[in-house]
Amino acid sequence: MDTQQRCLVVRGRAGADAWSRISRISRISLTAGGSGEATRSSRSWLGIVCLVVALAACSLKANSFTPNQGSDAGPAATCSDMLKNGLETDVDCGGGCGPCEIGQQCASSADCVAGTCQEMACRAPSCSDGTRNGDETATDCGGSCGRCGDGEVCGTAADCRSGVCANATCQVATCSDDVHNGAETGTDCGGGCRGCGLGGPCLVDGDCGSPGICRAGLCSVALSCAELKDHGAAGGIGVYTIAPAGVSFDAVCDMATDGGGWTLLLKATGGDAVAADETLGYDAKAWTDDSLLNPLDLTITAGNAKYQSFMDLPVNTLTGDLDGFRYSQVVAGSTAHQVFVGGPAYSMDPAVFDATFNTTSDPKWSTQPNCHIYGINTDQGYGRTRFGWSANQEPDCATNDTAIGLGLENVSRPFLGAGYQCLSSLCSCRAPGCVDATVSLPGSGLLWGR
Ligand SMILES: [Ca+2]
Ligand SMILES: [Ca+2]
Ligand SMILES: [Ca+2]
Ligand SMILES: [Ca+2]
Repeated sequence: MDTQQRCLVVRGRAGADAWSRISRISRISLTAGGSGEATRSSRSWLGIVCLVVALAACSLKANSFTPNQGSDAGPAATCSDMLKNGLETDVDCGGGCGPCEIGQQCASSADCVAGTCQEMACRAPSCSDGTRNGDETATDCGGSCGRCGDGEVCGTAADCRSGVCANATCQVATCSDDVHNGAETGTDCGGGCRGCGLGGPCLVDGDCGSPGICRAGLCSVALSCAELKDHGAAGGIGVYTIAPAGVSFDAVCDMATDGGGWTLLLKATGGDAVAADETLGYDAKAWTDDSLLNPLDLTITAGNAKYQSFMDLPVNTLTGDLDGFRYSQVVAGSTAHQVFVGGPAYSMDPAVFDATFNTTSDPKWSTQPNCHIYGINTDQGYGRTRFGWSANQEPDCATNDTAIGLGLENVSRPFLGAGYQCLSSLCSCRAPGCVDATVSLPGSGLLWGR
């Protein structure tokens, strides 16, 4: 029993005793007559005085007792008293107690079970809160956040932008790490590494190894010299790999003349004045069959060759080149094979013929004045041509003789590749400096397509 309790007891008992003693003293005083009575009365008054003094003491003691008014003086704060007290930032958490849940108040991130303390409240972890939290391996990256940069802490390859995690550190992408990373378009290729192979992913032609170009995001063999030209091929005559119909082969390209992008389809020669070369004369099967002729002769020197491009490459324009004299015809997306199998396709419009043939360049042949026919498979006898023109000295188309260009026939001469002939009267050479001749020397020619 402490002082306070004792005083309360004393006060209770003393109060009761006092009243009984006072009433007894009063009764004694009213009836007292002898000395014995007087003595008892004196002792009683002394007792009352003592009681009053004792009560006064107790009252002083009781008034100095102060009930619990707050934490500083109440029971010690605990982390489980359901009160926010002590150093806690929220009820029973933070400030040395356990961490607070998301949404509870905090003073620093250390007060929070997860995430960060922002604006005095615990926030859920995020990939942009400037703090490494959640499953991040470094600040705001790794885990379920975005990938970490080179040099940042990682747990697995997937934590790293480079896709390479070694020694718990994201590694710099290299061209030999067997991972598609950095600027690479494929694994260790493209983007400054070696060129990607055919079928590999690309963004630009430079991502592809030879002979690939980048078409629709994949390294592919060019369809034609024209496509190579479109992709930046420069220079003059060169050999390139193309695949017009899915099968790759090497072809001669002219990247310079008339805008470039020409694919060599065939070349022919007429031999010389002594011995005509009939290899690609008008009736040679090579003009219409599926065979190739000297396909590995990838040069433009005089000779006879029929290339895979003749069979496979659709072109919009055929151009003949007879010793440097060029002439063209639109053929609307056909292969040369289709064109020559397709039969005669020519114009008898004088404007077409003359626009092509009247030239100040130097064709080394003469032509006749009538029945000017220009185009494919001219079929007027006596002289025919695969791609060129024919003419007649008579004012009709019954006995044409002239027949110039890339596969000739004339009744009075052997079949002949490449070009020229006149073989009758009225042969006239139109170009300045050209000498009229009844029979022009056989030339050599190239058949280009674009
Ligand atoms: Ca508490
Ligand atoms: Ca974060
Ligand atoms: Ca790599
Ligand atoms: Ca004639």
